[in-house]
Amino acid sequence: MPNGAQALLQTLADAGIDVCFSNPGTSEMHFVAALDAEPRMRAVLCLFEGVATGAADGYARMAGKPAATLLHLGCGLGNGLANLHNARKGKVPVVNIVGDHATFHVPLDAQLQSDIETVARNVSPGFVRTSNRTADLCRDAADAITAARGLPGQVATLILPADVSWGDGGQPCPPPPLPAPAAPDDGTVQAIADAIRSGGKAALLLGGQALREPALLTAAKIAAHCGVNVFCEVFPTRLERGAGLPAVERIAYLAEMASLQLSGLQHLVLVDAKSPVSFFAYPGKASDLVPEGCTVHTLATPAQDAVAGLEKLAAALDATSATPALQAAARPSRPRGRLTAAKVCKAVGHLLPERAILIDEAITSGLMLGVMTTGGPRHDLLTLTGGAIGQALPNAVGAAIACPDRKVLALVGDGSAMYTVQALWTMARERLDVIAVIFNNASYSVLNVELDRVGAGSRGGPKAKAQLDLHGPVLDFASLAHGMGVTATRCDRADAFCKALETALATPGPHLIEAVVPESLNASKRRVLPWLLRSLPNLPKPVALALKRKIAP
Ligand SMILES: Cc1ncc(C[n+]2csc(CCOP(=O)(O)OP(=O)(O)O)c2C)c(N)n1
Ligand SMILES: [Mg+2]
Repeated sequence: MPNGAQALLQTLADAGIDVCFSNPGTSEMHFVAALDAEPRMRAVLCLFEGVATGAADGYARMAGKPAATLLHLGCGLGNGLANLHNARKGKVPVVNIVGDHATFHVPLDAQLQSDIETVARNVSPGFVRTSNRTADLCRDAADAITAARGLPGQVATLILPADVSWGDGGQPCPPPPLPAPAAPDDGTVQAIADAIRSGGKAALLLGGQALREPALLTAAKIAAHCGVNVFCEVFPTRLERGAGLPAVERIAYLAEMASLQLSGLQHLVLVDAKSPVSFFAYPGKASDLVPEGCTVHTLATPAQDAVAGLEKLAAALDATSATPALQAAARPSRPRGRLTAAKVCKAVGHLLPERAILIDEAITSGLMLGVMTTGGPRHDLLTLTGGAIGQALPNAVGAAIACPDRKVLALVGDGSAMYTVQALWTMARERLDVIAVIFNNASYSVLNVELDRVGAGSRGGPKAKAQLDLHGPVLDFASLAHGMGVTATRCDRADAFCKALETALATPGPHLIEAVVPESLNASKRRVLPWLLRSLPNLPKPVALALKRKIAP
């Protein structure tokens, strides 16, 4: 009979969970030892727990099924929390396995003893379970798998005491088949169809599962037939875009711009999306972005079948045979001259390969990424769903393992990259086809914008500014990458960047391209930005929208 760990690995593999992103410790040694007895499980060592959790997130976004993590006790889980938070906000399934001390060791309050369940609950509100008996372990694991991959997907945390892992008598247990998600009921669909037909200005807001091709096409038919706008949530988990697909307008990060996009709406229809709120609160500004007088309708909750909901709505509106507007193919030209963040985005648009996976954590340097890639070949876009930075490099590890036949491009700010830079080592070790583009602007640039926007700018002196500045020493990402076995180049000219990107695209394995760029929102732009944002509501809408397109297209 297998021990607990062996039976657990068999249960995972039987359920199709065949990748484990691990950072183990002593309490996980039997799990580690059992890996060799389960040939179906790929184990990927990550040198920081935030890399393991972010990799599990990126993997599930692209594979459409969860990976497992293996983390060490409460401290390891804590280190991995930020990227589990991003997974939770993105409704991404993760089977989060956290080793614990043996059950009899817990009361002794040894050095690494801590309250794991409390740490886990924040990112795993729907499922936290400590498995207390080897005989129950696989049933607990099956429950965790079921919870993780339900609709909506979630982080399910299974806490695995060492003695439960090493104990004899493990009994593999298959999780039950997933029930099909329910479509929204006819009454809801009809009421929304009536609201859209009533003539008031209406929009669909798509999120979660509704950002993949089938949902996008159906939403675009409704738009073509009824004249509704189609918006995409501000930070999509996975958005399919590019030539041949309907283009959707993302809600802007800056609340003033989001309000402008939504202004004048009488009906906002949520499809697996939250009603829009501002990312942060600002003194004297509204946090709820739904315009006054606008009714919010829910076509599909995250627990419902959004595609079926859209199809029912299209049928109720007689839109099923409408012709959806599709994005035409168009690429920007090759950039020249001194490198800027916008030129990096342009180069990416110019050279983007077919079926690339684009991961955007470029923060201020990525302002032009959307517009430069809209008409590029079809690709998937993964974004910072929970706002906790340090996601892109780990996500790239997971996405590359999920889709070994596709190129992964992670575009990352220098500040963000440093949170989980260890991901580079795993990329080298696993020989992953990842191109990491790091925007070295030597700044937490966005926080300079925020310092002014929250009204603290005038109070901050040199000590405040130093908290947002990454000069002295300026980071050398090419050297960091070399130190972790990743080929790297550093460039400050557009030509050199394009060549580096071409070489990286043509050569398998991981590459890092460090783009030395000025801040996109430099001091003079930052000075006018608050004034511009304040003036948006007072300008004629077409002028305001044109201005928005210029700043954040
Ligand atoms: C886990 C976490 N810690 C801190 C922050 C606050 N934060 C938001 S953006 C940012 C700096 C981003 O810098 P960088 O990646 O260089 O992008 P830039 O602003 O320069 O474009 C920080 C520290 C956060 N969002 N998440
Ligand atoms: Mg920066």
